[in-house]
Amino acid sequence: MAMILGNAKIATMTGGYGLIADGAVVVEGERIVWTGPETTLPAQYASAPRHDMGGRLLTPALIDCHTHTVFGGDRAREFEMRLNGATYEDIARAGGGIISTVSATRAASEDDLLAQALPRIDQMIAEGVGTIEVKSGYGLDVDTELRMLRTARRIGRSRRVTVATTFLGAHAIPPEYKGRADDYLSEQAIPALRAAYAEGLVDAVDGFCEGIAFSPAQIARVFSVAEELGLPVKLHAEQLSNLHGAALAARHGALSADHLEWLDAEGAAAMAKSGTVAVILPGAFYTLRETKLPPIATLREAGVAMAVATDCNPGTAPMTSLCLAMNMACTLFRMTPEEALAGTTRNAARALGLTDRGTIAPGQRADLAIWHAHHPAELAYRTGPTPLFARMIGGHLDA
Ligand code: DI6
Ligand code: FE
Repeated sequence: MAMILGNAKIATMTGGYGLIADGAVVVEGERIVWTGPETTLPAQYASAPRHDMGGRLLTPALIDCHTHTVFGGDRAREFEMRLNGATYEDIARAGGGIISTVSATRAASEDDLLAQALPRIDQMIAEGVGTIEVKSGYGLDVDTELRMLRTARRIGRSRRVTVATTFLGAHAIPPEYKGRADDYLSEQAIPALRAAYAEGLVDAVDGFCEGIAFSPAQIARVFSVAEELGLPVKLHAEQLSNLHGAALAARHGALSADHLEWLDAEGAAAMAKSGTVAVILPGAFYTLRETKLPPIATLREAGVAMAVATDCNPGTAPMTSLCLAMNMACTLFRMTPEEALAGTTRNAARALGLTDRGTIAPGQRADLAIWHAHHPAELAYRTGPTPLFARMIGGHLDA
């Protein structure tokens, strides 16, 4: 039943890269049971079938811990408007932006949404991703929020990938509730959350705390329902301004606070105290041509764990490459390649509240990425994906 992956360079990611030269991993069923230098392989595994990795790099399968991969349509036209001078906020206030994706998502059936999402999911998988978080938040009514989450669950049944679902009803105020954000929360978002929870569609609850979206008091209303249901929370915070969303998230013991360009030292300290992961999203920063850098050094000094994700969405991050997000986190934000890889493995698992993945260690799920690479810095080094040799997911080697 055991299987050996031998002759590998292993980045266990158990602390720093946790490199093992000339390493082996032993897998039994869907779990890792042993890893170490191959010369120290325990005798009990000596006769197990062995796959030679040809000296290639093994890492934990990557985890994209912040995506909006299920949506209808695209926003290429808006990209063009921004290049002609409009800002993201101008577009949002004029009824474009998120709202144009809401119309396209409402018009799409569950089958349509799945068909549109799967090519994006396949691009992520082709880059060694084994776990993908998918948010709702482009429905903004009970039916469409539920349809998005059902689609997300279907992705997990359609591909060899774990999908973690996040309810993001508090993403934007739909046009029919303009100026009545609290009514929207009472009449649509909160009922949608309760219905989605009853259907087993929600792993975590998120919100967009921003001048163009929801105030801290409104986010707190959503969080209190999440708490009542026993669901963990996370928050889009300090992306375009500082409303002290990260501190609010930390007070609620959030798994993560995400974006954080405008985070201050107090917010970072609050996150350190609550163990809230900072999810760094350079793709949105890049697409919006932002100039305010997230305070990476402050987060590092405060001891806040940092994750990196694509934010894959049609408005501000039309990207599916997690390796490119790692590259941008290094080049634009001065994270180290080691921090970037920890950010798509160990710390990304933490941002999703998952303790069974993100490192290569006995007891962990056998979710591995095998790369045409020899050193883990290569994953963040290239502008775009690093060629993948194979994935192993739950002990199954992809052809
Ligand atoms: N922040 C973002 O960057 C995305 N959502 C959010 O809360 C943008 C979503 C969109 O523009 O479609
Ligand atoms: Fe986002």
